[in-house]
Amino acid sequence: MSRTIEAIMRHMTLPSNEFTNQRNGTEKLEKEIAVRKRVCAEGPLFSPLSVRSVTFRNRIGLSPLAQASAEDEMSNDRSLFSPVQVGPYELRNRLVMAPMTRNRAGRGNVPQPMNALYYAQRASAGLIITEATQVSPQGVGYPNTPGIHNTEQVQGWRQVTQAVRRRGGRIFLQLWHVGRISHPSLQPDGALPVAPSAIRPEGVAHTYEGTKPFVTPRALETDEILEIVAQFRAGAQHALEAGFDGVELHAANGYLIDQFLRDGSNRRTDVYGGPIENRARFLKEVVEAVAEVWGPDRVGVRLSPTNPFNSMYDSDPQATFGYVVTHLGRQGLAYLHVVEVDQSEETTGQVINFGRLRDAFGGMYMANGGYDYARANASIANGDSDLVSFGRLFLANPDLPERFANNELLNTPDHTTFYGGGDKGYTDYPFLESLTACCHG
Ligand code: 8OZ
Repeated sequence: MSRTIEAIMRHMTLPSNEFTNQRNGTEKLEKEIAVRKRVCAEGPLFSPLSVRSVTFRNRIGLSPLAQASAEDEMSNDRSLFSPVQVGPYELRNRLVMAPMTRNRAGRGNVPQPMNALYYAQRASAGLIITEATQVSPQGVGYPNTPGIHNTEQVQGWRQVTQAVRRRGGRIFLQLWHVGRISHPSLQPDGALPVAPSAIRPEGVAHTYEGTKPFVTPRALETDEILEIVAQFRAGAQHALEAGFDGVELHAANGYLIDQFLRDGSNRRTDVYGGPIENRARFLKEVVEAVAEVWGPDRVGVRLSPTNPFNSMYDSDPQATFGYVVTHLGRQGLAYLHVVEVDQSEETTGQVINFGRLRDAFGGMYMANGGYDYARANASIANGDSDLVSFGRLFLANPDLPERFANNELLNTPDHTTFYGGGDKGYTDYPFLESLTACCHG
């Protein structure tokens, strides 16, 4: 496992001064954004140029060039480019930008203009889900990840939501607490990270001083858990103030909520441990709290039933997550977002039936994990999913919908710039030449 995390995170071990220096380009980017604001002030990313296909093009956000091929996809009612109702929103296509940690928040974990430009460049997605965003200082597990627990962060995020909205996009904030995937050097007062149980994950934490072995976390007291529920509620409230369209709960990939759900990391003997009814209690309480702020139909939940990333294991993922999604399905949520792959070289070998999870949930099902255009389109057309989220492809192709619709070549993601740094490998991936008239970086 540690080898895997190393492989995934090997580019995060930048010296701390590099994390600090990345703010130097802020002024330049502010100017850049100001220019683009003027260019794009008139509306969505691709404005319709002819009358014939105005409605369709507006829905999917495509240029006339993309029109013919995208319309072909419309022969079937359901395609990657057909609009879809998610909660109160009609999304113009079903391509979702997946949440991706990029470690480029500014000082104090405040989103900066560079981040606004990055998200605005990708506004032709039907929906953007932001990178994971901590709900409290205790929820931090990596350098330079953004937060949503103070006024400066709310103001920083407001620049992002405004920039995305100006281009006709929709954006949900992903709410996050890392639990044990942290290190005292990232925690307030050098405290131990917290978790459902005092079980040390294998591998290393990524800190401002480089990698350090994970420590054994402190098991949360029962009454502390409600305080963390309150942190999620406050984060949801802040997200509303920052102008988001909704929120997604990060209950996947081995972070705090997932640590409660799976029995490999939860050995509690109180009402938050033992049978799945108890292990799911924390998630249920967080969903309820956040839905009180947003209404359930603007809340999504992300799960990763078999992903062993971050030392995760469950003895019966089909039963565990069957229970979880059945409960979530009764809440009237915006969508369920499922990581269907193992992001680790070491797999548990567990195979589960995602179709059964989708059916048990019964609402909008967003699939994630290694999808390309053909597979995603087929998945939507045959009803296996309602939306598909793309990570690395969106990272490297700000105009991914346009490229898919035109059957264009895709830019290749540059692994060396995934985590941390400045605009290189962040806002400088090229757009298609046909889109140079407007709005790209
Ligand atoms: C990669 C590096 C750091 C964090 C996740 C939030 O896996 C993450 C993450 C991914 O969901």
